[in-house]
Amino acid sequence: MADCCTPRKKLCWCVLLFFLVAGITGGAIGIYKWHYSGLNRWHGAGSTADFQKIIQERCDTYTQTIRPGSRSRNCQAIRQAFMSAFISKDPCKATKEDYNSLINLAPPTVPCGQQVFWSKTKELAHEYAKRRRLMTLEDTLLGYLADGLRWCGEPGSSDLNIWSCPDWRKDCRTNYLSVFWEVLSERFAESACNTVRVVLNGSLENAFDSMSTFGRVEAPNLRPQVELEAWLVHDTGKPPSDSCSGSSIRKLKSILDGRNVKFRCMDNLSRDQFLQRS
Ligand code: JS2
Repeated sequence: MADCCTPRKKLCWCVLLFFLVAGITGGAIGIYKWHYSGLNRWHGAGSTADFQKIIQERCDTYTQTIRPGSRSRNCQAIRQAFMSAFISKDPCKATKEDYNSLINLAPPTVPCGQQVFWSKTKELAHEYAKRRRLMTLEDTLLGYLADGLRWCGEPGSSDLNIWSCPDWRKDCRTNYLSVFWEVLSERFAESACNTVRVVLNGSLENAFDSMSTFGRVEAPNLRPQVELEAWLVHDTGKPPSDSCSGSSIRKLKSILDGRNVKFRCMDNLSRDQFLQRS
């Protein structure tokens, strides 16, 4: 029988084995790169790690400790409705309707006269609301659950995309994060009644920005007969850059006039003056 282990045949087997291993390795790397480069295609940061766990824990804390009056809310149903809104869907084809089931489980309504809106003043507005026992959107259950989190899914997958999510400017406006805050903000504004407040940044050239969430979504959805008090607060130790007589506030007033919403404006307040006076 011919010797199958001649040096020449051994070399052939080694070369064959080398190319086989190289082919398998290259294929695996290619698949890995293809798969994760697909999940990496968006310009925004990926979903928050342990998103579902955080939502469940925040919901339990809110309904049992922060606002026991909302104890009847079903946190498991809320978590499931939140996930169903976006999982396995194209992250650039979000619609307000996707969130209907979730928002109907916990509408962002607060008692009349307690709403606080804000724009470029999040931390100050939250401190103000806390001191005066008023409520920002982030003090409602769904606003509290989602504040600071990121989420998006991918068609054909039941997982969150932790590698990247669409950026509002570089990828698409109809992403699930932006649409969530728009639809929640709209419902929050629509439910406003009596006198409500907005905390604006008097250190900006334009304290009111008609393209902001407050300017584009909330102000235009305030109902007639609501009275809006605008507070322009500037950085401590610096002069204000905008005032109630500035063009940006005149723009806000024109939007409100068009909706028969009454308007009052207070300006030239530092942080401390605002928190002590208001
Ligand atoms: C909270 C987020 C996030 O009146 C306020 C709130 O009711 C809010 O819903 O909308 C208004 C603030 O938005 P605006 O005027 O664009 O000011 P900003 O300082 O540029 O804040 C941008 C964030 C608005 C919505 N939003 N709110 N927590 O994690 C969060 N992520 C987004 N996109």
